Amino acid sequence: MHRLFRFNLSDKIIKMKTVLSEDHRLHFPKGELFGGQLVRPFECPERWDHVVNRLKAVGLDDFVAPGDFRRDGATRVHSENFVAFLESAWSLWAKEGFEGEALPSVFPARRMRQREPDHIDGKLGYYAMAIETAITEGTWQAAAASAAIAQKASDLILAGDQCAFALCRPPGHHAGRDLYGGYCFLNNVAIAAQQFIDNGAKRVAVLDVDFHHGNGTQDIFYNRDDVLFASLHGDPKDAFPHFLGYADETGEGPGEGFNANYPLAPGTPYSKWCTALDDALRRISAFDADALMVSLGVDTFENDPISFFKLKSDDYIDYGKRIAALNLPTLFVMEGGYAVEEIGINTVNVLTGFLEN
Ligand code: Q9C
Ligand code: ZN
Repeated sequence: MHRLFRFNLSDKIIKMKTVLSEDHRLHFPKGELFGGQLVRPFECPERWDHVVNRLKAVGLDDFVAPGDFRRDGATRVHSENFVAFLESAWSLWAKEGFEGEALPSVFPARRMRQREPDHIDGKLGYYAMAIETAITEGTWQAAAASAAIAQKASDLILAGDQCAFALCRPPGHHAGRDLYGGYCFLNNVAIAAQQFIDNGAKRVAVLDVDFHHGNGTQDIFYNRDDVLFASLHGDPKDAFPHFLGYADETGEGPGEGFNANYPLAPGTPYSKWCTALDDALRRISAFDADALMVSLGVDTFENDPISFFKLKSDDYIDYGKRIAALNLPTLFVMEGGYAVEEIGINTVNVLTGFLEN
């Protein structure tokens, strides 16, 4: 592949295509384990509708369908056994005659064997990093379609588009090399970043602005120097996923120095969040990436029901502009955001801020 071109967003009127699919509706679990109860999941299909409606309202309605899911792209960042587990989990669960949705119940904790069992109860615990996320009949098809969206959006940029929006659902950034949970199954942004590398990009930066630490993306690229991962998130002392995302996680081996975490305290306002963002953007700029992937979660919003930052709707426009100033081919990948009424405005504000520059 030719070296990805550099451009000045301000030089020309540019368009952004959105890749999306109705297949996300195949994943709609009835229950999420939250506060000791099975509640209606925060990660719900209407999230997608609100984003689509807002895209139409602002004229960002250049919608593109994904192609078929390319499984070989997924196994570049996930283990073969993990992908095979996701594909077969529901049928193994149904075969047991269980009445509810598939949730894990037993885990290979400290000093236990890290070995994949045959029984679905064992497999679920072996591959889960959290237990709120149910697997249902349509989950695999929706997760594969979500990854196919990231793949198609990457195809567009690799073919010359300056930017694209992958409206993925379910999200992906908590899914590690062989871990699912936190509403995530396949790591869409990691699959995209790897696709850029496999098509000639020398360096790719992943900026994760979702409220939660992108533990899965960090896990996948932790020992590599060709993918820089930078994440702003609720301090894991206080916020999910609790067991990764500290500032002293800087990468290992060849990857040392290519992982940057910005854990932030409860109540963080945009002024403080933005200081961390500017530092992350400086790191990305110095990295001299060929392309930028943005894990775009808007659960940083002040009224998000499960998060604790204090961003306001206009702040999303401002940080979209700051991201544009990197002047890099940019792929936005949808992650979280659970204030359902405002998810459309906040998400699309980032995109319009980026395009207005
Ligand atoms: N008390 C994403 O935003 N539960 N996933 C948190 C808080 C899991 C979030 C519980 C949150 C997962 C993609
Ligand atoms: Zn999140």
